[in-house]
Amino acid sequence: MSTIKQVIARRIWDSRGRPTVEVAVTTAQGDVGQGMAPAGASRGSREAVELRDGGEHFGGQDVQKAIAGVNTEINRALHGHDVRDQAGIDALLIALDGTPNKSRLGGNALIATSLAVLHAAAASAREPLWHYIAQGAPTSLPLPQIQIFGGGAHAGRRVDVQDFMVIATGARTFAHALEMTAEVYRAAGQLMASRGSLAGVADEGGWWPNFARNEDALDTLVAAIEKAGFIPGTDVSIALDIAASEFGHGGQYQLALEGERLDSDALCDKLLGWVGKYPIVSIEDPLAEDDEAGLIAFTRAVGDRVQVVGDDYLVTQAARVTRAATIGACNTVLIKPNQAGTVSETHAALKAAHRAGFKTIVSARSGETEDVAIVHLATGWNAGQLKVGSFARSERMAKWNEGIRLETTQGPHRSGVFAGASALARKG
Ligand code: 2PG
Ligand code: MG
Repeated sequence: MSTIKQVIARRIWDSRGRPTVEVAVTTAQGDVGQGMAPAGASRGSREAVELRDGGEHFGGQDVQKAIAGVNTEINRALHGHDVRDQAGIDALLIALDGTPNKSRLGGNALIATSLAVLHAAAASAREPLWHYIAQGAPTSLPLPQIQIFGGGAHAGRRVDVQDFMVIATGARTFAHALEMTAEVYRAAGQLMASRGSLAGVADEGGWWPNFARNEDALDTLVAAIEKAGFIPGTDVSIALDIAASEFGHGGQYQLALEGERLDSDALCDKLLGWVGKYPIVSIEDPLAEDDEAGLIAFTRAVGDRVQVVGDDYLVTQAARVTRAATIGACNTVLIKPNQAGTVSETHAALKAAHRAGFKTIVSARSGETEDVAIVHLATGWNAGQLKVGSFARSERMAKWNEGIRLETTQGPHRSGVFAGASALARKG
């Protein structure tokens, strides 16, 4: 048994230069694990709540209260616990917080602590994280979804759609998927430059979306895939995160760029039109989190052709995933550890998805750190897919590079096969 000796938190800074929480867990045997909390900008209303200080300092974003909770209550409560009892420790954290949405101690404090415990446990077992969490079950390197243009809440709402991404469906290995995407990302930048519309990057490193219509981004994406020498839909396909909760409520949607007001059916039709016209294989949050009827209708309409991904709607909660599968809303879930608030709840949502025949995509947030834990979670839990933003900025590249390390590491802890395009066709 390896017992927890100390849990300490400190304030670090995320990729937007905002405060966030890092937690270090030390065992009596001297092993250390560190966890960091990422932060979303387009959040589901049912996510675990980030505890922020409010007031003037750092725009109200400081996390001194969350840190104080870790250094006092959480440190006391976890002292002497077996670091490998992740389920027991997470249950204790949930009970200690005592609220349904983790608002007292903060989802940011809890996820950083929970991840730090997991890292310390893997360190005490002398295993890489992905191997430790697999517990002997099959693992695979995930198929990446990589952003080329950022939009929505990550680009001052310059365009309505949030993520214009590619999936290298023709890739043979994880490293090959990155090589292919690097060429598409570069080609997209060249296209923007040649039109005089290159204007830096959005929050996750995707090119700034200087477009007159949302559809122009799709046309440019297809042109970039071709310019890079690939066949759209064969070598490289398109994935979108519409993030519709950001521009729609009560079944009414306002596309600011086009000046269009659409009801749920009209937005469905617009997206189905895009699916018919472009090589789209994945659409996330096509309708808002409160538009369940729309999500059911859209999922039914696209059938098995397209993965319909629930992010704001499912918020990494097992019960919501199970219910969505029963009523036929979505067929894939985005798995974000800080939406759930603990590692065990995150894993429960992933397992519920696989049981229900849903596909899973482990995802970063728009506010990130150098933490690479999600690459290990996607690999060790055999999630199939991984979304971490674009192909620029080191909080993103750290994660892609970690995937290369896992893929190329030889020896007793070899991480195994690349999920590849088959991840899109999985049944759970
Ligand atoms: C999303 C994520 C990542 P955020 O909506 O899927 O793109 O954004 O972290 O801002 O919620
Ligand atoms: Mg999303």
